[in-house]
Amino acid sequence: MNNNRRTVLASALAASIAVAAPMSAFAQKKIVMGFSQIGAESEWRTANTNSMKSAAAAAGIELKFSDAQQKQENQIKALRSFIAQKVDVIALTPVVESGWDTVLKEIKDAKIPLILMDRSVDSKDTSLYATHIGFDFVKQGEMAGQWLVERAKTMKGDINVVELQGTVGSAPAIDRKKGFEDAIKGNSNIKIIRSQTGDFTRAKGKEVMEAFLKAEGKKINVLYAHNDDMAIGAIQAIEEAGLKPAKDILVISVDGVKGAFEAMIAGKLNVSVECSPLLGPLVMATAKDIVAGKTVARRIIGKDGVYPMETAAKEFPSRQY
Ligand code: GZL
Repeated sequence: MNNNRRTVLASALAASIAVAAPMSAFAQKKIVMGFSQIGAESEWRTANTNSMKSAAAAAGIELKFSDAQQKQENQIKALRSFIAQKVDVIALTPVVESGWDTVLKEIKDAKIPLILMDRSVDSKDTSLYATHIGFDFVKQGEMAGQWLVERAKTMKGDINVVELQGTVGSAPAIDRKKGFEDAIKGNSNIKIIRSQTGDFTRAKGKEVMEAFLKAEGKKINVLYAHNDDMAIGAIQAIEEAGLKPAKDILVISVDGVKGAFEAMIAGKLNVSVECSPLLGPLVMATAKDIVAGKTVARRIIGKDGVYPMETAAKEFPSRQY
């Protein structure tokens, strides 16, 4: 396997919790990390922020945290501020894939190592970042689609799907759409009849689902939401329209947050594809390795799983986020 592109499958993200390096006789300089976070748009994002903050504290890393309120320009401002403060390492979760080359070049020119966490960028120059720690969003979309293909074997006639996409231009939205479409393309009776962004939020997910129901009504057989928060918002809209979520309209989503397990236990959500936000320990351990001059894997992919409603009650007590 090509060493540069070696992909390390982190079998359990938590297992990579950094072990505090023994302090040398002289206090080692505290690593300072600048972290540009997207915002607080979803339960997943909040859990991700908490994971980064607690892992930084546990690793003895000083975290300079910036919440961009989901605006790319705020992330770029924060990155330039980290350069000016001469931090030791930068972590970035890019809200969208494009428009980063200029500022990532400034970071490279400042000789500050960059870790992409969760989402990635579409920069052709992969030397602009040391590693990307996150998930295979295409695979998550495929897993969602495969669940429906399996379920379709028990259904008759056309299966009309409405899709709530994540943030326009973001890696998870682009890839989860692609993966789902790849998975269903062999089933000509499964059709995506409406697809629109709900921006990964509950409020927007509800609003767009209301519009879908107004336009298509009882023609809708399935909702595929790119995250649990939009699915939970849409479930409210389905109920307010007098329909039964997970029965009249099957509900498929991604993330595996607590709210999704509660909805599955209540019989309102059929399945959630896991995407753990608990990336903090792995990011901090990787940051320490980079600052210590060690070579790190260019791509570190977390493990994901599929949680159908039938297993939700059993799994819920052990859920970590
Ligand atoms: C996926 C992450 C997405 C989640 C959403 O790793 O970037 O952003 O699926 C979150 O819940 O808002």
